[in-house]
Amino acid sequence: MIQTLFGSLKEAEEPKKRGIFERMREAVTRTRENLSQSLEEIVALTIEIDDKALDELEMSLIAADLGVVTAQEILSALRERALNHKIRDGAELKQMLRVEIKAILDAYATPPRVVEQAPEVILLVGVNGTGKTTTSGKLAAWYRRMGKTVLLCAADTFRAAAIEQLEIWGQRTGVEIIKTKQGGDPSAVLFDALNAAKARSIDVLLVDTAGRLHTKNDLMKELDKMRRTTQRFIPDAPHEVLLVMDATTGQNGMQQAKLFTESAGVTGIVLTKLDGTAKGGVAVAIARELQLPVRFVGVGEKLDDLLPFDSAAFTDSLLGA
Ligand SMILES: Nc1nc2c(ncn2[C@@H]2O[C@H](COP(=O)(O)OP(=O)(O)O)[C@@H](O)[C@H]2O)c(=O)[nH]1
Ligand SMILES: [Mg+2]
Repeated sequence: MIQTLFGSLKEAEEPKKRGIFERMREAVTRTRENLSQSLEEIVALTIEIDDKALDELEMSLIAADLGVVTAQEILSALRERALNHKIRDGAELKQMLRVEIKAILDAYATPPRVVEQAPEVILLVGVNGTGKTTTSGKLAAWYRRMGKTVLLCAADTFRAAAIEQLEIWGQRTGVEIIKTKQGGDPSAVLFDALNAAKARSIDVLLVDTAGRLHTKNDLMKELDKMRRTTQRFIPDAPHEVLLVMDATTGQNGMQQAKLFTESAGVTGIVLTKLDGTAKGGVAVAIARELQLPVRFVGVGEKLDDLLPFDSAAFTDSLLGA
């Protein structure tokens, strides 16, 4: 069962499970190749798993962008096991690594939110260029495939191009968009969108937000205002605040991510551009350091290049099951 899906989407997605696994595997190809190459070397060169082999493993985890602290934490668990039970061979080492990584990814997995009062409101936040608008479009298509009615809200009013870009996604997915002029008040357009969603009995309202305003402080204040606007409308909304992160920036994106999680009430992560990066291990660092579940991964620029995150599929893809 795919645990990180929202609510009733689980059943609908079940038959596609194999497809998801294959696509996940394809997306992390570069990360896996780098990682498994060093894993194979460690295994081939060592008859017994010793300190040197474990040090090398730590380095290769850091190279896959799991982050220094996360790699250290995983290795200290493995060292302890190696000391107590003696890890016999590379296969066993790999199996233990798999268990450790999956445990980190699952530690902050939260059950899907129950939406008591429609519409379900999902805010997409994050730095410019990470893929918020693209993900808004992909999610619109995703929910449409689930048979839900969807509305898009263009709350990135900072750049005219952002509104146009979302309009194109609206056309592609056959989803209507609520917008305002460039420079308009994002909370006002959100208010309009909430009203429209309610009047039309929409199931899911997807809100694309700006990644940059005049200052960082302005942006955080605006996101907070949007959150409060939503709450006034529907007390337990927004149901999800998804922080969109770009996997290719790896560890460098972490600092900014922390700023967003502190100010914007983030509930989950969408990790984009997993396709083609060798830094896919950053998903593990994100889960551990931000203490948030990864909900979706972006694996390309097309409409259906969005996969629900599944920790087992991801871990197996990463380590080459
Ligand atoms: N390869 C790839 N490109 C992506 C993915 N998600 C977004 N992009 C591209 O990243 C760029 C920035 O995306 P955009 O949605 O405009 O980012 P925003 O500024 O956060 O709204 C665009 O060229 C997208 O096509 C992904 O999962 N994979
Ligand atoms: Mg955008």
